[in-house]
Amino acid sequence: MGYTISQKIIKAHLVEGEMSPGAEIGLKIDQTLTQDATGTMCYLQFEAMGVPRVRTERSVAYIDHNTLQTGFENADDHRYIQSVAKRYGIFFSRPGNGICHQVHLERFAKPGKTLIGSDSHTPTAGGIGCLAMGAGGLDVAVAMAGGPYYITMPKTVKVNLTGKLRPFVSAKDVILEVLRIMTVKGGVGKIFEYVGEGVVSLSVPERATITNMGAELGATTSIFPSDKITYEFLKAQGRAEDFVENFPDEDAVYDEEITIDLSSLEPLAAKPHSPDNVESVRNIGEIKIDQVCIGSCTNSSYLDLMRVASILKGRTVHPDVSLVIAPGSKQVLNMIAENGALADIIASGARVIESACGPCIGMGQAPPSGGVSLRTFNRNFEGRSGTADAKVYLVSPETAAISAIMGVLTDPTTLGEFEDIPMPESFHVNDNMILPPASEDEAELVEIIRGPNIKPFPKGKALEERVTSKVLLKLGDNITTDHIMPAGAKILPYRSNIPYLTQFCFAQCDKEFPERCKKHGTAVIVAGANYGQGSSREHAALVPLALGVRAVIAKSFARIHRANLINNGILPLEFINEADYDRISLEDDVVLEKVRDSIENGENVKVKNLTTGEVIEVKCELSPRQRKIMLAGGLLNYTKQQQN
Ligand code: MIC
Ligand code: SF4
Repeated sequence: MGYTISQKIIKAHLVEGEMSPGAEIGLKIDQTLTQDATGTMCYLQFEAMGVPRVRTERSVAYIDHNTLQTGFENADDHRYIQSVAKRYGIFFSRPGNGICHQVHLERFAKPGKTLIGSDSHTPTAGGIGCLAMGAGGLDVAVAMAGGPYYITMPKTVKVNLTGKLRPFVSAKDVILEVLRIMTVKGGVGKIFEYVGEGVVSLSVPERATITNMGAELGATTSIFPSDKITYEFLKAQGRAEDFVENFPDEDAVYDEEITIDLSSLEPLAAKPHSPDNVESVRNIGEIKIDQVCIGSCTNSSYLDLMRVASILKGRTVHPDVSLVIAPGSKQVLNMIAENGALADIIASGARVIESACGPCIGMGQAPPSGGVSLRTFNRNFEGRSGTADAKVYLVSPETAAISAIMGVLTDPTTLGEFEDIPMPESFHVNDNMILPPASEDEAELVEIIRGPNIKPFPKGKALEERVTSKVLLKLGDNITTDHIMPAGAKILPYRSNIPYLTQFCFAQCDKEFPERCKKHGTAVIVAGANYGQGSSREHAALVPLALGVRAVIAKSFARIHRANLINNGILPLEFINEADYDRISLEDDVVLEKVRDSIENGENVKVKNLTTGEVIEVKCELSPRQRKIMLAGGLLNYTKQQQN
């Protein structure tokens, strides 16, 4: 039996387990990346492991999320990360150099390699044929220390691309179509492989737009073959030597298959407040808009911005619209500055901001009250923009640009003239914003600089025989990590200060939750399906841990968040019978009897509801390794135990 693209990479990196779907496998990791919002915590955990130097082929620390620096906090964190990077053998991408995923695609990602990043959109590098996955900070720290990364062996979905995109229809519309078909829950436990004749018409950055937003499917990752187009991109980046070919075998076996005819696609939009709430721009109609944001790791490549510039050229942004543009990297910004496209963008009245995540993570540019914002980003969760009642639509750069001119949502295919923009034969390469680490000899002399914003992180404790607690929160389906631990300009500066963050935990769902936790000491959370979708932020586990959350009982969990809960010693319990969700209410007193024994023996856990007198059984499917982690009260405790 032949192998698929990703199975070939998995096979070459397998250090533990068997490649049968559902089994836990350990993978050797070649590269890691971090960004600043998750990086500080990740490096604190790495330091706690006592390893003198990273053991990966390449590790890069990016500064791209917290670049607003409204106080000393972010600047302190940046300085800490810079010093840690220098000390431990990590490349440091300075603020201003761009968004981690865009820069990593341009300068570091390699086909055939494995990459994990402390950011859920790490699969962007799947566009270049790299097996790239989002992970919690602690998992990235372990990988930097040379440890394997554990995942459940995924199923593989073949996405067969036929035909060719029509003018003004773009890669964003392809992934929105996949989201429409599969939904935000549809990718859990799966890898999406894009194959078929349509693949050759997509450049590497376009492929990266598609694999980037595969994160919104809940997928483990997404990947394209490594072919002639991949080679040309690498060559244009001055990295031809990084190329290796990778195609699926003729007799590769896929678990599922969907076909998308690129020629029949039309411009799409994800309506508020979910990336899978997709409809055609034509059907939604000419709704009035207040803001347009172009950028983010999904859509900020050279090609994206050139297409935007060609639409904006000679036109003026509508008087009622604020158009904000953040180019994805210094390379992109430099190239559009040199060829004049930036001048066209500026002349149209667009507000050009620095190459960083910016509005995508609520770092400024919140829309007006009740405003409609069109964004080329990947997430439109309620409140993420910084304005609680804003309505965010996710669209392609082409739809965003023409709508900014018209003042209403506009289908770009109604524009007449189409300028076909070629991929450059060579990109402007200047890595002067990437600082290499100190040499091994000099590393010990590097001082690690810690600011006052860096506070100790909470540690899990070994699982007790029985857990007595209270249901202090009951939630519905699709709760995102933005609900659990919001981001945005007011909160993000405190990513290295967990005690301070506790007051914002679940702020959007229930402002009183942190107070209740503090009063009661421990808590159990009850939730619906797909709990913890979205970001990889470990803070969505660390902050509840600090508040005393001992278990989450949900209908199902998102992959990265479930791993983060286990890594931090919080029990991810699943209803066996979904109807049991209705038999447990807010404020119910609950006891997990003999929970330690049950976890140790891989048995179901009995939840005794003291308020109703009922007992329900829930499951906690853990690999033998995860069981030990749970019993030890988290991965850090477990690693220490093993070292002893
Ligand atoms: C996001 O898009 O939500 C983030 C901010 O990039 C996160 C990481 C974080 O919360 O720091 C992600 O996607 O993992
Ligand atoms: Fe940054 Fe937004 Fe991409 Fe997250 S999704 S890495 S916040 S640009």
